[in-house]
Amino acid sequence: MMRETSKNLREIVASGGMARVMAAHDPLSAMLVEEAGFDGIWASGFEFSAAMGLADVSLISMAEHLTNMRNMAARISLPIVADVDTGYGNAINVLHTVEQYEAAGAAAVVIEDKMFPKVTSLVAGGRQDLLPIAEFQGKIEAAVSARKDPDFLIIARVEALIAGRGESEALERARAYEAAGADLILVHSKQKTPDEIESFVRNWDGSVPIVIVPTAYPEMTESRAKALQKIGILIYGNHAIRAAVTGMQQVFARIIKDGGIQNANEDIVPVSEIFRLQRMDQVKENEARFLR
Ligand code: SPV
Ligand code: MG
Repeated sequence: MMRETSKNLREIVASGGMARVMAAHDPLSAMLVEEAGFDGIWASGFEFSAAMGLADVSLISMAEHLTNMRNMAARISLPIVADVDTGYGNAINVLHTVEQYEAAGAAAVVIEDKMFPKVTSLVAGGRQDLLPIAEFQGKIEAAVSARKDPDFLIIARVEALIAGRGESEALERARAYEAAGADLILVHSKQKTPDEIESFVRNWDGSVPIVIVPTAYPEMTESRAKALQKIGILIYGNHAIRAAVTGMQQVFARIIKDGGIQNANEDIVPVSEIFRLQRMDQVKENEARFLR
């Protein structure tokens, strides 16, 4: 049985809708994603690596990422799309990965066709080695066979465009992964305009919907993505960690410059807002009720 969520990604996608999924790196950022009104949480490997002060190059273990995701699931009711990178090993490891993430409350996993250890996709000149197609098909088949709830989504991520292998290989891989049982295909691009992705989507002749992460090509607005009519999920890949870094850099610089916190309050939420997020009202109620 999958964790009950306030929204159902499979339903949104099956009804021809486009789910808007925002990245988070910890339970608090996941809570803010939920309050903002998104349809799901992207448990991003990039964001969590960055939050640990690390590069997104397979340094984070499955246990660390899973614990973080489980902590998010405990604080929010949105569905979580778990970024499990390469699946933490081969098809045998994927069997275990999918079982663990479904049990921990994820609604979907995204598994990418890169070799372990992977290198983050958007970095210029990154090493981008891909698995042979048949081997990755085995990993997707393993993922499909490991899930318990048929509503749990297995998303196969095609990195052929990131690796510079061109559209025809990207389409060939996407078709092979659909044939292996993927519910959706995530196709990633680091081109600065939407052209590469729009061309892929126009030429996509499979029947499963596409997932995109338009970080590098921000002109791909939601309305432009919807107009393509094949996008089932749009992921905002790293805006939580970038917003957090922006906020902290600005406030810390101001405190250093001013020699104190006398002006910083104008730029940050009051402590009462943190109390609200921590549910201190609930703590007070519980104190009145239970403490003797
Ligand atoms: C992530 O957020 O971890 C992703 C998206 O996988 S990207 O960093 O753009 O590859
Ligand atoms: Mg990732």
